[in-house]
Amino acid sequence: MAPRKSASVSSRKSAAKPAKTDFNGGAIAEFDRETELAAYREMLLIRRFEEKAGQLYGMGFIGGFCHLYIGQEAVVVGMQMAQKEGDQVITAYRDHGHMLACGMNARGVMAELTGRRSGYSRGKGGSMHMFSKEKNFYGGHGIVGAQVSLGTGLAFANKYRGNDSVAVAYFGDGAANQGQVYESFNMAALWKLPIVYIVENNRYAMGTSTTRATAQSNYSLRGTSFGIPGMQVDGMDVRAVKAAADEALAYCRSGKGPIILEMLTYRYRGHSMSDPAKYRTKEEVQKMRSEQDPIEQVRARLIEKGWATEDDLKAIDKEVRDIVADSADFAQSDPEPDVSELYTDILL
Ligand SMILES: Cc1ncc(C[n+]2csc(CCOP(=O)(O)OP(=O)(O)O)c2C)c(N)n1
Ligand SMILES: [Mg+2]
Repeated sequence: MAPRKSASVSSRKSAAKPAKTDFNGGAIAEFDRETELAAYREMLLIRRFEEKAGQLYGMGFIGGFCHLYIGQEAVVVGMQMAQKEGDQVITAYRDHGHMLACGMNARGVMAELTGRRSGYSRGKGGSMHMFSKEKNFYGGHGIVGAQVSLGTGLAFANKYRGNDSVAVAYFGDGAANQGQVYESFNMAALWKLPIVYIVENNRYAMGTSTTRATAQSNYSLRGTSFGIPGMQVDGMDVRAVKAAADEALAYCRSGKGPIILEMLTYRYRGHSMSDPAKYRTKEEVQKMRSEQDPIEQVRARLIEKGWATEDDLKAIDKEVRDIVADSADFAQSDPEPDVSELYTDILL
């Protein structure tokens, strides 16, 4: 099927038009049945995992901070579908979805949330600080913007080693206003480092709307002065994300340097579990949920095309719920780290 332009994400007014590039940003390549089903399953796994994490937090099993990714699932799933073995991923604290998309197992992530010894950081990192060398996931970072410069270092390592891996660094609209982001852009452009910078524009940084806090709200233009191209992408449509990711990764792999993808997305929950989200209306959230939900979009296409029945989708839901329930049971029964672990793996 011929590519068509993605539906624009409603009520976004950018101060400027995206830079003219040779990219096809926003053009959608339709998925075949298998790909739609895979995207559906992956996004659903993240959604159900996050709902369970929210419940466990409410019950007091998870301490500290916990930032849920619900609403943004299409971004990591579409990106991951385009990545290849060896590409590295790094992100901020809203990271559970990124880890599951990377193939890290639900038990290990949930057990880390509850601070147990089988967690990815042996129960000592918590929600914001998990890593998996095996899956090329480099965290999980609580300092806003820090992962952008670290991710640029990963890209530098790829270039230095002469491999063809690409680093994928995710950060938020709020982080995009941080100084180290631009120091990183400068170096990445200067040395033509293979990195995709992904701005997950979910419209809010804690309680502050982008419209109140940012002078240039078209984040795909943020690399213009360094000659870094960018695309704005409908981050609620997994097909648009996958199509943009294919282009961006090919650009980086061919040695042309960094690229920016601005994902227009939305978080349904508050910034963290302690945020009642009074800075926006319930109607605003409800409108996004009912009109642009990333999982519902795939579900509707699967049904409409006759590629899945309600029963098929129920079976996927059950499979996903079982994985999540198992991870939650595990995360409550696994022992806490031994006291002797108090000072191991800790930088003093
Ligand atoms: C250097 C630094 N400054 C401030 C904070 C506090 N803080 C945590 S999250 C956040 C907002 C970031 O928003 P955004 O980048 O849009 O990401 P989102 O939470 O929307 O995913 C702030 C200011 C921090 N963790 N680190
Ligand atoms: Mg944000």
